[in-house]
Amino acid sequence: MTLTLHLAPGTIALAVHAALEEAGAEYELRWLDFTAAEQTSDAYLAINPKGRVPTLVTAEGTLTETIAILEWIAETQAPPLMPDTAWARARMRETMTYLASTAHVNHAHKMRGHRWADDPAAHAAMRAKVPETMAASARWLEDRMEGDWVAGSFSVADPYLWVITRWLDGDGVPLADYPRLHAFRERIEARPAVARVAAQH
Ligand SMILES: N[C@@H](CCC(=O)N[C@@H](CS)C(=O)NCC(=O)O)C(=O)O
Repeated sequence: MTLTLHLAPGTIALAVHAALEEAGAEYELRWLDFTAAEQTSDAYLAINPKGRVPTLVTAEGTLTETIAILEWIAETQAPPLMPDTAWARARMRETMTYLASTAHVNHAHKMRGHRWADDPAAHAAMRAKVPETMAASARWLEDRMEGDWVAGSFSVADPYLWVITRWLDGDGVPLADYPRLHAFRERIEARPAVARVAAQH
């Protein structure tokens, strides 16, 4: 069965799109229109009740959560986008967990403050804090980059980090201030699979 990825342009689902393309997987795309709040439609909530992307529909069932999907791709597709030592895999997961639990959540405070508060003044306060919290994330990620890729060899953590680097300028954090992250973004965008995917977002 062909895999089906539900996604929206520029979102974290782009990491899964890039990983599928890197893996040479057979997949089809179902684009959601966030401007029309399609992620909250009954049809989509029947697929993913969380109303978020990415969602990957596989022969075994439906999978959500970027880390889980990326690791599943890394384990089931060829070439395996997973480092070959336990230490490198732990480092890969260390970064992916940070991206999901901290960097992505910091970013969400810009547009999605309604998840945490109802008061418009609180939304504005959350939005104002984003350049500071995303700069802290960029600093940790910059210091964390030891080589060309997150975990030694190219892995599914790299498309994930790539999407976050694409968000930084829009979050008020100049990517150019972080030389390793800046070079990483240029390096990953030079990969043919990543370039093919980037052109669609
Ligand atoms: N924990 C989820 C978060 C997914 C998520 O929040 N995706 C955003 C796009 S970057 C989304 O679907 N937002 C839709 C909304 O908040 O309505 C993951 O890592 O996959």
